Formats: sequence, C-alpha cells, structure tokens
Amino acid sequence: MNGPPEPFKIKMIEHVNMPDQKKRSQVIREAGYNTFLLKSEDVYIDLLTDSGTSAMSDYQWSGLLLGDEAYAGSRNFYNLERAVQDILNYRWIVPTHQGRGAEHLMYSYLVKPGQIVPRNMYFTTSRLHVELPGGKMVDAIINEAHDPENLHPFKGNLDLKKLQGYIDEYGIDKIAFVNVEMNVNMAGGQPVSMENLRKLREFCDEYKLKIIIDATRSSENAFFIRDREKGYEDIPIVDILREMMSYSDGCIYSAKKDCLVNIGGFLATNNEDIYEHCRNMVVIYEGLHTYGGMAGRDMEAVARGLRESTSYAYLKYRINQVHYLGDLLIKAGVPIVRPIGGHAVFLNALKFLPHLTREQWPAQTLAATIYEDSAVRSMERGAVSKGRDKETGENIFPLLELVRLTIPRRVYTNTHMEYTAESIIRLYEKREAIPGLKMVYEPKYLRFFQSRFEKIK
Ligand code: P61
Repeated sequence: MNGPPEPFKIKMIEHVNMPDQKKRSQVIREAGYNTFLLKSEDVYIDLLTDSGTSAMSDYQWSGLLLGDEAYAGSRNFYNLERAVQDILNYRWIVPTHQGRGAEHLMYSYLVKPGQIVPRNMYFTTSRLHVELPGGKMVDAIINEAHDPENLHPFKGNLDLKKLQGYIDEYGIDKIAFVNVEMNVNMAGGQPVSMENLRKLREFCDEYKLKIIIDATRSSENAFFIRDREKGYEDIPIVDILREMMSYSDGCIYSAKKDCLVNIGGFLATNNEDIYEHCRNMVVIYEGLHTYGGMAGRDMEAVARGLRESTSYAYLKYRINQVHYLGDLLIKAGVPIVRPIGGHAVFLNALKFLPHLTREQWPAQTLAATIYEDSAVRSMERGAVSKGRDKETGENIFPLLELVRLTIPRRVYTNTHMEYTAESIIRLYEKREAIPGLKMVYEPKYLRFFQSRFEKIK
C-alpha cells in the first residue's frame, strides 16, 4: 500500500470534463498560455491551488445550516473565536474575507514608510501588503531553501545571521517586524522547526522585535515537526500548534488552505495595540468586527475546519498523498524540489527545460504544456510570479523557477495523481521539443494572474 488509507469515505461527487487535444490546444492559446486564465470547465484535474478548493466534511456542511446571519454578534463568530483560542493560543481574533484582508490590516498598521520586513521567503500578496504602506520585504530564509535539491528537513527555517545582517545594515528602528511563514509556499511547502522558532523568539526579544506568523499552513507545518523533530513524536498536533504560536505576537491566516473551507481568513494576536487597531480598521475594509466579510455560516465552517485540521490521521493521509505524486516523479527521474513539501509538488523548470532562456519563461511554458497534454492545471512559481525590481524595473530571475502541482485537500484520489504523473513523465521524455513563450501583455500588479504569452515559433 502507498501509505495510510483515507480516513474518510466519499459521500458526494462532482462531474468533471476531459476536453480533447484540439480543444486543449485552442483554449490554452486563447488563455494566453496562462493557466490562471483558463475556464474551470476546461480543466480535468485542477492543481492550480490548494486555496479554497478543499472538500468540506459533513460536519462542516452541517455547520453551514447553523449560520447565524445577524449583522452583529453572530454565534458563529464566537465559535470561531473559541476555536482560534483553543488551537492557536491567541486571545483576540479579527475575521476577514480571506488571507490578504488580514495581511492588509496587520501589515498596514505595523509597517512605516522606509521600513523593512525580513521574512523567511516572500509570498506575492504578503510582499505587496508590505510594499503598499512603503515597506520592503527581504529574504531571511536559510540558503538551503534556494537549492531545490538540498535535503534539509526544515528548509523553511530563518537564518538568524541574515537577520543580524539586516539589523546591522538598516538599524533596528528600520525593522518593522519579523515575518515567519509556516510551510513556506514559494520554497516548495517547506516547514519551520520548533527549535528555529524558539531561537528566533530569543533573538527578537533581545531587540524587542515583534514576530508575526503567516499561519496559513500551520497545521501541515505542525505535522512535519511531529514527524521530523526530536521530542515531538508523540505530541498532539494541537499542542504543537499552541507552542508554535506562543513564540509570536500575532498571526495572519488564510483559512482557505488548512481550515478546509472555500472562503475565509482572520488575524489573531495577544498584543492589545495590534488588536485595537485592526478591530477598528476591519470595519472600514472588510465588515463589522464580528464577521469581517464572511457570512455567519462561513465562520462556522472555518471554526470546524480548523479543529479538523489538527487530526493527525487526516494530516498523515494528506501529506502522504502529496508525497505519493512526488515519489512517482522522482522514480522517473523528473526534477522536483526536495524534500517533497506539504501542499504541493514543485517541478524544477530550469532542469526540466534547460534549453530555454530565462526570458522564455520555462515555468510558465511547462505549466501551459502540461495543460495542453493532459488538461491538468498547475501554476507558474518563478520569474513571472517574482515580478520586477521595484527600483530598477528589471525582471528578477529567482533561483527557484518552479511549476506548482498543488493538491486540494480530500478532493482527488491517488489514481488522479497517477494520471498527472504519467503526463509529466511523458513530457519529460520529449522535453527538448517543447518551445518557450514570449510575454505579450503584462499588468502592473501581481502580473502572473493576468499576463499573456505567445508560443515562440
Ligand atoms: C495559493 F498565485 N495563497 O497558494 P488569500 N499567505 C500565504 C498564502 O499561500 C496565501 C495568502 C497569504 C494562494 C492563493 C494565491 O500569487 C497568488 O486567502 C502563505 O488567498 O488572500 C495565498 O491568502 C493569501 C495564489 C494568492 C496566487 C496569491 O494558491
């Protein structure tokens, strides 16, 4: 057997289409070779993202019927507040419509013009919400994270020497706070160790620096701590999560991932000033502080999903499925980021398509080609996502030029994983014949969502 069997059974299914080769070639061309611009109905297996794409449980669905849609003081808000207090160990919570709503409130309060925010590795929306109030996000992850083949078990760790370097270079007053993402998305879904968090807290205490966690994939990070870190083998996931968060001053959370819901988010903190400010600002941008842009029923689903996400049996099955796909590709020699991460398998496009130049957008090309081959949708995570240098306007070409095959939670079977692997292996065998792309349209913000490309003849 390929790992633990599913700790659930399937109660309802959704039909999907398999467009033929002619249709696939036509629609990907019409989408400007950008998988974000494809219609969902033209996709057979959707590995674009694990965000908002999970299958909810019957416990969550039944919670929807218990939505208290009062404008103020909904019962479901208090259920969510209790879940966050129980599991994440924070006293105060401010709900938001999704993760970036929480980033906006938290980061616009904490960042002053000219300040920098060291973070293990950038995420697109996080960086933008640091830049909009005049800040700059800088990379503070260990060097191993930039090497797709390095097998460090906690490639999400922060490098305290890099942090010290930023303090020496910019001065302590210029550091807004330290930002730590759990199971670092852009690094390949790589976890942060408890030891690293503990040492980071000691370091930041010396300088009176705040630590804000991006806890979006913290349950999956907690799983890796239990699996890989000495002393945590038998500790319940909830206790691991509570300890992780205890080293921080607050968190932002996109509930669309680990909380197994289609929409929602929040920020949470033990810092009264942060809470006061964000509770006030949420009414301008999101909605009243007891719903923050979510319906009562959405908050109930988040509260229940957050509790479900701490089941060890569920997390083991979940991460095992991601590893199942990754292992099929490794066995066939396909270059992927290792160790395999928590939410996705990342293809190393620079090694997959070494005949393309960086300006021919290897990861964008590979994502489009996979769709054309098999109607499997993936996502570029390389230079198109990274964007341009704010000062020089030049394209930045990061070391990691990746295609993300992101596995929605509880949605696909291992046969879907096999179908996906077969397509990628087939393409790898004829990789020299794959032509690159040129960019023909580029929007100003978060260009990867809407940019358009043409095939180079
Ligand atoms: C994703 F292509 N992630 O991975 P929101 N922090 C972190 C995230 O992963 C995250 C957010 C904050 C998405 C959706 C997405 O460039 C992209 O609830 C670690 O999406 O607002 C979201 O949370 C923001 C895809 C976002 C992208 C931006 O697929």
